[in-house]
Amino acid sequence: KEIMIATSNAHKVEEFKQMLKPLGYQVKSLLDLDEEIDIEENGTTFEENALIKARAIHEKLHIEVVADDSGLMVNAMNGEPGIHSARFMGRDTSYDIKNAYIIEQCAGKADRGCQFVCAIAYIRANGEEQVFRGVVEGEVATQIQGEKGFGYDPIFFYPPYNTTLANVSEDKKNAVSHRGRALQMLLEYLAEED
Ligand code: ITT
Ligand code: NA
Repeated sequence: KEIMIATSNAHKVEEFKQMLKPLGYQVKSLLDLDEEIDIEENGTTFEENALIKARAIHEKLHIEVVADDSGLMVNAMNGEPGIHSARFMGRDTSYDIKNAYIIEQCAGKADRGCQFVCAIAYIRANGEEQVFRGVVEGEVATQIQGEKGFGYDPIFFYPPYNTTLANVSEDKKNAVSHRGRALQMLLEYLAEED
């Protein structure tokens, strides 16, 4: 079974591969296409943006497609960076700088709570659409910690693991992550269907 994930983010691709390969899926992504497809993510929610990405690829290639829109919501920052997580402080700014800034925004705040959110949009070859949302609750760490994962993982302290998601194996992250949970919902939906 081949599945197209409508993303250009190599870290997302890696996580989807890790989760889907054992189930017999061959994962393809926009990184495998010859042409670059520019998608304007102008939605106001994770769900809308996931659908925008999935529809763009479905309309172009007429195949079954999965898209992921995700991000970090920080309570002390009124939910930002949220849907702006990739663009936050500029796409080319390093995550060391972005993560340090978020830690600073939480300094002295009683509520260090944050959530990773992932909306997965799925479109069948016949055009039928579904969207699933996965969430994981954590706290903004007091220091950057860990080298694994990507993006905001080094500041996402996950209490049950007593460390950040950048400090645990891919399998441990996927078992509890927003992306892992949203994908689980999609897989359950697919299993019910056939
Ligand atoms: P595509 O649109 O091509 O999928 P993108 O990176 O632009 O790639 P998003 O618009 O969904 O994707 O932005 C998601 C951002 O949220 C991502 O770039 C990270 O900064 C952050 N993020 C999402 N999931 C994450 C995770 O599991 N760990 C750390 N940071 C994450
Ligand atoms: Na994006």
